[in-house]
Amino acid sequence: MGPYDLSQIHDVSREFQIYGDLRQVEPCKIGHINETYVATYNQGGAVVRYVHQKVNTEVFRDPAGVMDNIGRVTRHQRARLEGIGTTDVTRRVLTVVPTRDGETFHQTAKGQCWRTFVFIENVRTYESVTSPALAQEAGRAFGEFQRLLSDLPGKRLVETIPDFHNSRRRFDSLVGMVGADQFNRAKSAAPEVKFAMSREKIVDVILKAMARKQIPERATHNDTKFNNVMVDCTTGKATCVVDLDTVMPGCALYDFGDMVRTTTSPTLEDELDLSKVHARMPLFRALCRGYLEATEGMLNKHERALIAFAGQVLTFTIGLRFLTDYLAGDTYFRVHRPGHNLERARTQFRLVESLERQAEEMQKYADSI
Ligand code: GN1
Ligand code: MG
Repeated sequence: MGPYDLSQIHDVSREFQIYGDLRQVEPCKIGHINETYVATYNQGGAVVRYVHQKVNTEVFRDPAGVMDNIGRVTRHQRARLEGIGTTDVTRRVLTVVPTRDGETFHQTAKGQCWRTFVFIENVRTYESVTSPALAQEAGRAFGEFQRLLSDLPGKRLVETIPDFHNSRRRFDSLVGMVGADQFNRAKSAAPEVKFAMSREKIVDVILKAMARKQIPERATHNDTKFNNVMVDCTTGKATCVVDLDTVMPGCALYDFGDMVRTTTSPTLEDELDLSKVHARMPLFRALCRGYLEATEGMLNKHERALIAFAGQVLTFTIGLRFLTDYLAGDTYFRVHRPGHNLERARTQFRLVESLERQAEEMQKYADSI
């Protein structure tokens, strides 16, 4: 069964505690990993919508661990929001819809893993950021999310993908893949591989600071791409952050870095016209302000000193991952055309250069807040 097969949703939907009868299904092609569908149901004439999602179990090997994390995190979010008298809680936090057996996900006979969320109405997502106000919202939303996780009760969250942002491991994987060159693609990626090799020194900086305990491990989101922020269509404010599969122990700076990667350039992640790819200072400033205000008092001096650098290292690391996947035959990220992962890598590396050029000015701004 290929991706985005709408017919399977009829069977899937019967497994969950849903109010209404299925009327319509549409694929939601945001994201490179899972398969997402928006389903419309009729409940006595009223329209209700749900999100059904097939978890990519090649990537998430422990779906029960993923769902356990998501359950704990969303319950905590909900309790905290209720505690401060929030009246629109179901728009501010994801609501997991249980299966008929009361489980958080359904496993089919073929081993597919499905889960369901309540659809959040009247929100939209963006693939790139069009105004400083939006960038500020991104910083605020993920900053609030990190802050909320800082007093998550109970044991350490499950590491749903071990070493996810370990930039040294990502770098070494690329080196290994260039050496193996199973698909004979290394030649076509020579300039990108050269760029990657020239930046090796940046991959250990945050890891070393973490090993020295200068930078603490925190529960973080780990996929703070701007299209994971739900923005209210009416107010333009972020209502909720989604894509919680990689919420796990991590580093606050990686979250901030991925926000820089996905909010500062006016382009898409796979922009072909590299002359358009650059980090816009006003957007960085707004993002930084939103994030530092929301996390006020949470970050220590070592974290704060690497705020601008975080954008470079995260963008570089995602570039390494795209490039590695290109050389590996495109097995991890969903691609829509030949060479897509190489193009994505190129765009990331161009953005790294732009971030490098502005690093000093960016850090100066962060220090002024
Ligand atoms: C993947 O699925 P999506 O698009 O939200 C990836 C992120 C990358 C991102 C790059 C689990 O996220 O780490 O930054 O693509 N998620 C996983 O666009 O690998
Ligand atoms: Mg996503």
